[in-house]
Amino acid sequence: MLDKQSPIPIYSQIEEQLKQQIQQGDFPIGTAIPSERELTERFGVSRMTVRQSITNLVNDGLLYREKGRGTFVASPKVEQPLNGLTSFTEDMKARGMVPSNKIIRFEILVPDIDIAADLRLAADDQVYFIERIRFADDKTMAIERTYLPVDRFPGLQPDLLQGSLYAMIENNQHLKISHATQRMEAGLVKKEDAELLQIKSPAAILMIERISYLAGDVPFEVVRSTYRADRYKFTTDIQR
Ligand code: 16G
Repeated sequence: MLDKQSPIPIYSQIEEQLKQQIQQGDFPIGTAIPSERELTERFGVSRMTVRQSITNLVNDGLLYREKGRGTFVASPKVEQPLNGLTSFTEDMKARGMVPSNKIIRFEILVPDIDIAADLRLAADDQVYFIERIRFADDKTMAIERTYLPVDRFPGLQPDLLQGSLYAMIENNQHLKISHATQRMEAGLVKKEDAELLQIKSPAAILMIERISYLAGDVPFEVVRSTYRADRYKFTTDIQR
């Protein structure tokens, strides 16, 4: 099963074989893979080598470890194209998942100067500040901190945001969402966000900031999102 003459390191070969077995469904999602001792015997290699392969698969998000219990097969990441301007609700539904939200803050405040500038607000203009945890099939996916100008959406109530913000804007307010600019950065989860996402720190996250515009180039939202890096990968089409 292993090619000891190959220039490919043994731990990479084991990794590849385990990966294939996961993809074929030999080890279904959520089940434990064989123990290090079993794998050591099966492959006839040292425990160190097996551990290296498993650590790489854990770091790639294919497996996760649970202290004292073993190593398990992770759910595949959601693959999210970065090309279209879609909502979280649309994205999850398109994958056959059920989206849900938990609003943990809904306040009216005067934003800092960066957000005011992005939304082209005057010095004292107010925004709604909405903090939502977003779930797919009841699993935490992201935290979104959204700033919406009060002037543009007067009388907004939290119950209108139980579902999709974009559906509310397009169907209730009859406004046309047109385009957005987005920035993405990698980072480590903050303690409070780890609690909200129910993940253990340290954990990798993707931070995305989006400024979205209505037709006529009118900015209507600034969103700072924290996405679980173990649940997401982003894809783009590129041309030359
Ligand atoms: C996405 C957007 C977010 C937008 C939300 C609306 C990113 C990084 N963010 O999560 O800016 O506010 O969708 O979703 O894609 P909703 O209509 O389901 O509330």
